[in-house]
This record gives sequence, C-alpha cells and structure tokens, in this order.
Amino acid sequence: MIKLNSISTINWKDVPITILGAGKSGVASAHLAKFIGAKPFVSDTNDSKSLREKLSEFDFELGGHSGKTFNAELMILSPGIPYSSTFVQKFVEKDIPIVSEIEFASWFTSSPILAITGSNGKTTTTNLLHLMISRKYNNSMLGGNIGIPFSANVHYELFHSLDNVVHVLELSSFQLEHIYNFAPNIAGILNISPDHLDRYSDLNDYANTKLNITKNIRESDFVVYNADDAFLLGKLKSVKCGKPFSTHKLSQTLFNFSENTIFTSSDNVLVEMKETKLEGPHNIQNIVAASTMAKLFGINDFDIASAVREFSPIPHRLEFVAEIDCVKFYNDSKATNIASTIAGITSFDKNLIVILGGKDKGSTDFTELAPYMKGRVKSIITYGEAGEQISQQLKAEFPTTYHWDFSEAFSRANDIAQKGDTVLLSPACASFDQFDNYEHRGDVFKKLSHLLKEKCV
Ligand code: UMA
Ligand code: ADP
Repeated sequence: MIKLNSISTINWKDVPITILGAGKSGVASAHLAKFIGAKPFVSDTNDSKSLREKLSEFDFELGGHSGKTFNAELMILSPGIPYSSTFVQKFVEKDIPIVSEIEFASWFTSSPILAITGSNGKTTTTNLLHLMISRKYNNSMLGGNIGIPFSANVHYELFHSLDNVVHVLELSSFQLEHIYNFAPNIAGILNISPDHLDRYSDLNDYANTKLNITKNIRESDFVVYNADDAFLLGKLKSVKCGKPFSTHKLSQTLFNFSENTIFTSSDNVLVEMKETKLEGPHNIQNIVAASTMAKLFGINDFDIASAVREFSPIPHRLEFVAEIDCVKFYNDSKATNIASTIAGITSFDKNLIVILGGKDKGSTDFTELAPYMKGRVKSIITYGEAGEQISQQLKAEFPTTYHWDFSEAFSRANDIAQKGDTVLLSPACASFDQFDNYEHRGDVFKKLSHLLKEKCV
C-alpha cells in the first residue's frame, strides 16, 4: 500500500489506483494519475454513454462498484461520496489508504497554493483573489470547488511545463476530508456557520473538517482568518502563522473598513465601496479577506484596489436581475444555508418580499432568520419540500404564503409586490427538490423575471 507519510519517494509506474466516482474530480484525477504513470481504475454507480466516452482511455466500471475496486494501493474518493457509505468502509477494513482529490493533486505540484474555505463567500472571495494574483502572475490557476478540479489544473501545469504558477483554490469541507500532506502557503478561512449537517454529525465535526486546511501549515505560511467570527477567533487566535482579517481596525490587520471605504493599516484609502460592484456587508468581509491574502503574497495595494474595482459579482449571488414597475428583483439562489440568507436579507433596509424554500440541508432552524427579517421583510413566500415547515416556523411573526411549485411562489411574490419593494430569492435551502442545482433555480428565477418585464413593456 502507498505510505502517506513518504509520498515523495514513491515510484508511480503502474501503481494501481482506484477512483470512486466519475464526476469532475474523478475524471480529472484519472487523467492526472495516468499522466504520472499510475494505473487508474474508475468506478461509478451511474452509467451513461457520455460517461463511457469520458472514461474511454481508462479501465473503468459503470452501473455500480464491484470487488475490482479493491485491487488498489490507493483510493481517491470523490467529494460527493460520504466516508460513512458502506462501500467506502470496505476500503477502510482492507487498509487501502483513502485520499481526497485535493490531497492527491497536491502531491504533484510544487507551485504556491492559496486556498480558501468557509461556509459562505468562498466562490466570491476566491475569484476576487484570483483576479488580484493575476495582476502579477500570468499563470494564476483558479480551481477546486469552484468547478475546475485541482487535479485538472495540476495536470495542465505538468503537461505544459508551466512556470510561475499559483494555484488559487476554493475548498469545500468535503474536499478537506482525507487530507494528510496538503499544505497551502496561505490558507484563508472566511466564516463558520451550520451547513451540510446532513453529512456531518454536528457543527463541530463540520467545522473541524474545514480546519483541516491548517493541518500542515509551515513556519513560512499564513493562516488568514476572520477575527469578526467568534468561532474562528476562538479556534485560531493562537494558531502559529495566524493573520486575522476584520472589517474593524485591529492591531494585526492589514485592512479595515469605515465610512463606506476600505483603508490600509496606514490609513490610506484602498477603495471606496461606491467604486465597486459588490453589495452588502458580507462582501466587505470578502474584499478584506482576499486583499489580506493577496498582500501577504506580495501583491501591492494599487493592484489589489484595481482588481476590487474591476470585479463583477458572480451570478446567483445577490445578483440584480431587473426593475419592473418600480419593483426590484434579486437572485441570490446560491444562498443555501441560514447564514448566507441572513447576509442577503441584511443587504437591504426594508420592503423585502423574500422567497424561501427548496430542500432542507439538515434540521435547519428557520426561526434564526426572524431577528434579521424584522423591519426589513414585508412578506415571506415559501416553496418546495421545506416550504411548509418554513411557513410553520415563521408565520407567527410575518405574513407567509406557501406554494409547492417554484413558479407559483414567484407569481405570488410578484402579485403582492408594490412600488418600492424588492423581491429577493434567497432560499436558505438546497435546490435539488425541483431543480438540477442552484444555477438552474436562479436561471428559472431570472427567466420568470424577464418574462414579466416583457409583459410590462
Ligand atoms: N457516485 C458514485 N458512488 C456513490 C455516489 C456517487 O459513484 O456512492 C458518483 C456519481 O454517480 C457521480 C460522481 O460520483 O458520477 C459525483 O461525484 P461528486 O459528487 O464528488 O461530484 P464532482 O462532479 O466530482 O464535483 C465535485 C464537487 N461536488 C461535490 O462536492 C458534491 C463540485 O462542487 C466541485 O466543483 C468539483 O468536484 C470540482 O472540484 C459542487 C458542490 O456542490 C459545486 N459542492 C458543494 C457545495 O458547494 O456546497 C460542497
Ligand atoms: P460559497 O462558495 O461559500 O457558497 P458564494 O460566494 O458562492 O460562497 O456565496 C454563496 C452565498 O453566500 C450567496 O448567497 C452570497 O450572497 C452569500 N455570501 C457571500 N459572501 C458571504 C459572507 N462572507 N458571509 C455570508 N454570506 C455570504
């Protein structure tokens, strides 16, 4: 079996590696494994023509996992497959080492790695950091949970013998399971709040998995953490190589925020918020986090500020869609947990009609939204699998209507909206009860809004 504590000494020629799951990460790690000379075997429960085509250059099995998968010295586990699954446990029984795709890819690059995790804001902050790093490095490579597997980027780097590469990674808790040697040069942790509690035993279990990002931090590395997040401050204030970021001016922070402006630690203006396209207090945290990581990596304030000015919000994150008859429509479909919906709601002062619902990610207490909704929310429209439960929890304090169907919920929101109102889709739930993913849900919201606009013209 592969020894995880002496990776650099391994000769990979013909080493059998099983890859469980043939999604994006599985396919990318198979390509990387083949490139380094190993023998990947890919196994997936799904079966389709397109999957067969994607896997045509590897040994594979589709339609289920068989005993063939145990003929391996290493198993790479796709992030969507939980460790607790019965089949994965058979690898544990057989002492076959299990690693995440992130761990595996990290073995084959010596380029600097800047990695970001947290419950919310990862995609926004990682994209912004990538833009900042690109100001100085031609080969800043964006990857990870963002949708581009780290293995694909490392494979590309090796294949093209690229120099001056910087890997800028968004990492989910799933990807930070089975980490042994992975050591980012700068690890950024944005915030911790309940999410994915259908996969983890409790909040601590989930949070500790996220903190694996700091597991192998070296003297010269940095752990950039949010000192405004009480949980992170408690866990990380005495971590070696710790560097806090905050929107407040603290002795160790590199940037701070007041009077709608982000300042450097020497009180120079970095950027005024009105110069940026990012809205809401949470995005100030994201800017300060990315700026801190970029500055520690040697990017100057001028380049950091110009990237912040240029950056456009990523679709489905508090995305302005349209103004129809003096009613504004915002798509925040990526708000799939309580904390992100709070961030969405608190980005507005008043007159909100909020659409909540979809698939609950694990015994969510939706009453946690109530204190933030007071004074801001006029009406709640709920939909989908979790909709009735959300209505039950919030109807005592807010006018609430439930519709199973998302389009009907949208129509209802539009029916009750008056001039000066904002209709906000910030659902606090996953989308999988009625949609392929959150993008699909957000696209339907945008389409319905645009249809409305056409009718009004
Ligand atoms: N499968 C099996 N056996 C099982 C279960 C699933 O073979 O028992 C197969 C499925 O049939 C499927 C494959 O495994 O073919 C799916 O693998 P996957 O779910 O790990 O998905 P990937 O396509 O590899 O995408 C993953 C991340 N997905 C998840 O973590 C669920 C993507 O994040 C990421 O962009 C991609 O790797 C590249 O790094 C998505 C995500 O939803 C966006 N992330 C979660 C989030 O943001 O909340 C964590
Ligand atoms: P992630 O990749 O962690 O899901 P995104 O940048 O995609 O983060 O944003 C997801 C959701 O969280 C969006 O609804 C967005 O408005 C909200 N959000 C973004 N940044 C933060 C933050 N720092 N704190 C809380 N919510 C945030």
